[in-house]
Amino acid sequence: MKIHLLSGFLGSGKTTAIHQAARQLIQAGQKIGVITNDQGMILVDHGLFKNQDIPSRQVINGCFCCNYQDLDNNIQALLEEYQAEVIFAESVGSCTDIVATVLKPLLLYRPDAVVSLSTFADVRLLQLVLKDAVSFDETILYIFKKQLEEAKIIVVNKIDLISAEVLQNVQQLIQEKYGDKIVLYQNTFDPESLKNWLETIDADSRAAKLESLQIDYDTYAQGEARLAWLDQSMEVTGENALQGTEYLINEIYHKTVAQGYNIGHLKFLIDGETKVSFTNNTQVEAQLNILPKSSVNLLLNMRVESTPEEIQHLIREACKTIENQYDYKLLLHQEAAFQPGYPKPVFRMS
Ligand SMILES: Nc1nc2c(ncn2[C@@H]2O[C@H](COP(=O)(O)OP(=O)(O)O)[C@@H](O)[C@H]2O)c(=O)[nH]1
Ligand SMILES: [Mg+2]
Repeated sequence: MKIHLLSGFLGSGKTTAIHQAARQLIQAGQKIGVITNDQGMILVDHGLFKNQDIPSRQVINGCFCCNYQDLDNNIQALLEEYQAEVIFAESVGSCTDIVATVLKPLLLYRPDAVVSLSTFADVRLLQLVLKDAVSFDETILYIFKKQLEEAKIIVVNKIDLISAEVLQNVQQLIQEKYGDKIVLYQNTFDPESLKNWLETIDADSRAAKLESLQIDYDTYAQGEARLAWLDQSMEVTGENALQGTEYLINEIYHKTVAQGYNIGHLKFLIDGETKVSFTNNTQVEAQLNILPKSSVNLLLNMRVESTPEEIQHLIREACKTIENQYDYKLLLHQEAAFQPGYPKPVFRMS
């Protein structure tokens, strides 16, 4: 059995890579399983895999390291229910110290598994971080950098979104800082690029030699606590409800930017099947395929640098704006707003 762990900051492209890989491998006849992970409970990513019949499980309410038994139970379930040969496990984007708290315990307690770890980074955010030109709080950047430090394989992702010149500049900066690592410059939507990543993690036999991080848990916890989480399921009703949904999504995005809340990941799932994502560098509005519908279920997962109260207020204001401006009704269903707690890993192996 192979277990591929993916770490990396919010919005760096982990779920997309797993999704693309799963489709490719299932087509090639492989038995795969996916484990997603989040601090919240009502989650866009799990909904997406479920909707596409990709065998998947989720570890909710906290990271893998603080819920190790849950992770292990889910691995077992994927083995028993689907005879999974390859399992992709995506750790929540605010989490780090995976080698000491997840990878080493897996190598110890699942000796039959070959485990890899790759860390994803959005090339645009990475470039800003390497140039000290990003506005996230330094404790959040501490997490971002620790994620890169601990992996041997770094996937510099979304290279299709930058020019050849910018890419060259990033390559130079990475070479200076992470010259000892395997660095893949990837466009996850390009099958060749994806295949290259899959071959790299497949052949990776270095995971057992990875060293645990030197990390200050107080700074790590402060970084996590500066991010606010909001999960909200809602319903948009009215004539052409998808149009109303599009207005609402873009209103929430614009309000978030206007308030100056740095976006980790702002994602929406529309009627369980269409995902819309805004990350730190998104500059374009969402454009939905407007089919005639009178009701749309919308799930929102918001992870931004703010407080739970502030983003709850923001969502309510955005809903009011849309209701006042157009002829739609918005019904708010399940909601959770919080900050991640202090990370308390079950195992920490040095
Ligand atoms: N253009 C481009 N977009 C990407 C790529 N990989 C991921 N994305 C987009 O980045 C956003 C966040 O991706 P997601 O996989 O949800 O990030 P995660 O939070 O790390 O799981 C989504 O809108 C993806 O479509 C890529 O290689 N190129
Ligand atoms: Mg994800």
